[in-house]
Amino acid sequence: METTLIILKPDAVQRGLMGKIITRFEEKGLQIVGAKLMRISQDLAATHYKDHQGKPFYNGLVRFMTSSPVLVMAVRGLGSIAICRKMMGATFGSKAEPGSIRGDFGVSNSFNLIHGSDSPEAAARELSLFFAPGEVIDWSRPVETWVYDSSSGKPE
Ligand code: IDP
Ligand code: MG
Repeated sequence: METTLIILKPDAVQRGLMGKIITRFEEKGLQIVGAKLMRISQDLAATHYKDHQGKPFYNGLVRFMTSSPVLVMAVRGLGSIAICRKMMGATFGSKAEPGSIRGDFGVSNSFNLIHGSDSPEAAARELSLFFAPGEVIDWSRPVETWVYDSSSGKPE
């Protein structure tokens, strides 16, 4: 099982879209194993987005991400990193495919509602930035036996 970091950005929280977006992940069959509303500090935003430092949109991005609370989530499932990225859609709201979160709920290129880790390495790094030990909770779901086909011995 893979766990990925999802952030519902300030625009998603302010626009009252948290519930709709969480529902998409739940209905997909993914499991929420961590969640908290928080205000991202300047330092945390800079660390999280360190790869974007120096880019033209960087200052605006940090200002946006620290401007209002976000909802951070740890989302678990087989292949959850790639699945969540696909559900999010392309980076720019103006280009994101209908059916995706960004494609359905936004038009802006910078206020694009959601962040999701883009690789296993990024997920491990980002989860440890946003969740302290013990804040990601391993819990079992009886429905797991209907979300995955485990007849071969391992979930598929
Ligand atoms: P991603 O969120 O789809 O992984 P990245 O390229 O990693 O996209 O960019 C991080 C975030 O920076 C984006 O989600 C978006 O909020 C913002 N961003 C990226 N490129 C631009 C741009 O060209 N203009 C304005 N904001 C941008
Ligand atoms: Mg990215």
